[in-house]
Amino acid sequence: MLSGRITRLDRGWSTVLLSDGAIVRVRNLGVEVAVGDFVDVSSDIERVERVHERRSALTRRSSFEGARGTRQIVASNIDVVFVVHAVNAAVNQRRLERELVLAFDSGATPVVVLTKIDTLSPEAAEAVRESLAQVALGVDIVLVSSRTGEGIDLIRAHSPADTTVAFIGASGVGKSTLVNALVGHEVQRTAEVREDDQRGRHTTVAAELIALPGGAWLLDTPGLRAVTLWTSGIGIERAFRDVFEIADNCRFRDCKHLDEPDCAVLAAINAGTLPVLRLMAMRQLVAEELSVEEEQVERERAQDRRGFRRKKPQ
Ligand SMILES: Nc1nc2c(ncn2[C@@H]2O[C@H](COP(=O)(O)OP(=O)(O)O)[C@@H](O)[C@H]2O)c(=O)[nH]1
Ligand SMILES: [Mg+2]
Ligand SMILES: [Zn+2]
Repeated sequence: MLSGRITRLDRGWSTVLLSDGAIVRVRNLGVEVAVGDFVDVSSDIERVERVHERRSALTRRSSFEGARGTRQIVASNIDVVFVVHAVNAAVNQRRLERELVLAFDSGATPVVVLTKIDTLSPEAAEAVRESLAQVALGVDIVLVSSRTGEGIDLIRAHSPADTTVAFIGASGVGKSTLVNALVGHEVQRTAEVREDDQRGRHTTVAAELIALPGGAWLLDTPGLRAVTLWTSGIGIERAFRDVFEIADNCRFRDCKHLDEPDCAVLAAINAGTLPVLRLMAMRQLVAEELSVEEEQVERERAQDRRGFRRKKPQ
């Protein structure tokens, strides 16, 4: 039995790095596969035979016609998701919260990375870290500069040998520059590269699972950058653990923190210990999650009506 890991997907084909170091391209028809999957390949090296159980998976809502509202696996077996923001006083906290929910949801450990610290004084950078610690509760926050190299060792410390890491974050925050600094040469184009310098760059097909010098793997697949990733209750609970902890003290177990008597969450907002924007952001994510679930239920009903799904025997 040949086993390996999927490093790239192209319509019906998987590129698999076999455990002996060989790279093969095999068919993946009939199996749901994602970049990062550990798989068995048929002995004739024709197709993916089996996908090993995933220890984590980043998923998103499928945008394929006819499959809307279904879960699509974007990347799997990621240990650490680096959530990247450029350090400045105006870090988008709501975006950060959403990214943390997604990372927690996947089963990976999120680590917040504040880049470009060379643009601020150490004190100002530290102040940004402290303000974000209120949003990224219990999550490590590392300060780095790809320009001076400061803090890159902290990223390495979070990416020990055999782990798989991924970087998410808005365009322009410095992800590619950081990846290039980690790899030691240019594997990703940065905003610095002008259009007319790019000719011929796409002649070789890049892997989406890249070996880092320390023995870790960097997973970078296009779907990772999509914003319509899937959220679920677990991620929300972990990213908003402060709100959930306070809510333990509400009088009613099913308190919606709207106007119920003895609501500990509303009391915390009145007392100024919980920012109201944080509660609103959480509500927004919960509402999105519910609408996705409704969409899925609706889709299953429609399939039932069309007779696509056989009724379970009672
Ligand atoms: N001053 C400074 N600029 C940086 C740093 N990292 C990236 N940049 C710049 O930020 C811009 C966007 O970087 P890029 O890596 O392409 O961002 P990406 O879109 O997140 O991949 C480029 O002009 C980089 O040179 C840093 O640590 N310090
Ligand atoms: Mg980039
Ligand atoms: Zn309440």
